[in-house]
Formats: sequence, C-alpha cells, structure tokens
Amino acid sequence: MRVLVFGCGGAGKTNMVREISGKGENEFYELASLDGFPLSDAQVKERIADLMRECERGFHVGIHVVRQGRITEAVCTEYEVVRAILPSLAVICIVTYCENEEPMHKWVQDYSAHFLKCGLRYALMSGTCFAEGEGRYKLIMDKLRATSATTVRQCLSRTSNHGIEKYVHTPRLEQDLVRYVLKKRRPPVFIGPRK
Ligand SMILES: Nc1nc2c(ncn2[C@@H]2O[C@H](COP(=O)(O)OP(=O)(O)OP(=O)(O)O)[C@@H](O)[C@H]2O)c(=O)[nH]1
Ligand SMILES: [Mg+2]
Repeated sequence: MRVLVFGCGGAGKTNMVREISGKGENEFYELASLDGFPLSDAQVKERIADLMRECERGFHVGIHVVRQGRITEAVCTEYEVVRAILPSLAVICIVTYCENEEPMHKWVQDYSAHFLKCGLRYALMSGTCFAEGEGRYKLIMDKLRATSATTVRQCLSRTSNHGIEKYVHTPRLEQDLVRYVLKKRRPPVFIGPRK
C-alpha cells in the first residue's frame, strides 16, 4: 500500500515510520510539515507542490500523526490540505506522546468528540508512543514503541481493502491551497525589543 504520513512538525512522523516500516509491503511518503518555523513562503509552495505530485501517483491510506495535548489550528490545517486534494482518502489518526496515559488509548477515547467538532474525521484512531527513552526509561519506551508499532500495523491492515485514490492536477487548487496555508500561518515571533 502507498501510505501518506502527515502532521505538524515534531509530532512523531519519522519515528513512527521508522518503527513500522521494514518488511517492504508498504511505501510511506512523509509530508514535510506545513507549520515548520522558520519556513519561507517558497518552502510552503514547494511542499504543497511535492504533496500534489505524490497524490497524482495516489495513496491507499493516510496517517495523520497528532501529538497528544491540544488540537491546534495547525493540526486542522494539515488535515484540510490533504482532504482538499484527496477528499475520500481513508485517514487513520495516530496520536503520539501517550506514554503517560493508562491505557495508551485513553486520551483518544476522552477527546474523540473534540476531533469531530473540529471537523477531523478518521477511519480509525489510536493512542501510541514512539519515544526513544534513555537511561532508566529505555526499556519501558522500547516496549511501548513495539506495542504502538503493532497497533499502527493493525490499523493499516484494517484499512487495506481501500483502493488507491489519485488526484488529477489542477493548478487552481494548488494556488488556492498555498494561499490558504500562508494565510493561516502564525505571525512571526519577535525575539528582543522591536525598534
Ligand atoms: N515523549 C515522546 N516523544 C516522542 C514520541 N514520538 C516522537 N517523539 C520525539 O519527538 C521528536 C520528534 O519526532 P520525529 O519523529 O522526528 O517527528 P516528525 O513529526 O518526523 O518531525 P518533523 O519531521 O520535524 O516534522 C523526537 O525527539 C522523538 O524522539 C512520543 O510518542 N513520545
Ligand atoms: Mg520527520
């Protein structure tokens, strides 16, 4: 399956992909986050153009990686961009940083209605942890990562009946999305006194 992995900067996309890939049956494309800082307008344009090219090749399923905590505007923007290009794609939500939840899925259960209120609709959702612990935490985190990898693989196999969804390129949508993302970006942070 071709899997589109997206989500805000530092949400845990790369760690998750590293943990679940290996046997070669799935091909993962990690969309570089659209909310990175500092990210120039040109980089935003390039990332959206890259995403659209990949979507023309098509995807079977998407994984939205969301860091446990708040559902921010940046989280919604990433989702909206993907939905605008591939409206019927089955999207799985993998919430990371759930190591302090008991069970790991608890936060997702407690807040699933909030995701819906924000317009975030998923085929499946799950709580995970892909941290690399050090020292006394290493063994614990190794176990949690292994459990989380199994969870994500199970989600992927439950959505494996979905056919490939492809996007037919229209320059208009590309321009609209770039404008939308640039408008939504947070204002620049000023460090130090302003003149
Ligand atoms: N505590 C905790 N840390 C995590 C978890 N998942 C990832 N991290 C850490 O968060 C940091 C960012 O993880 P990445 O996998 O690089 O995140 P990313 O989404 O690929 O980030 P960008 O590619 O920069 O957008 C790394 O230091 C990870 O070790 C998690 O579930 N819990
Ligand atoms: Mg990454």
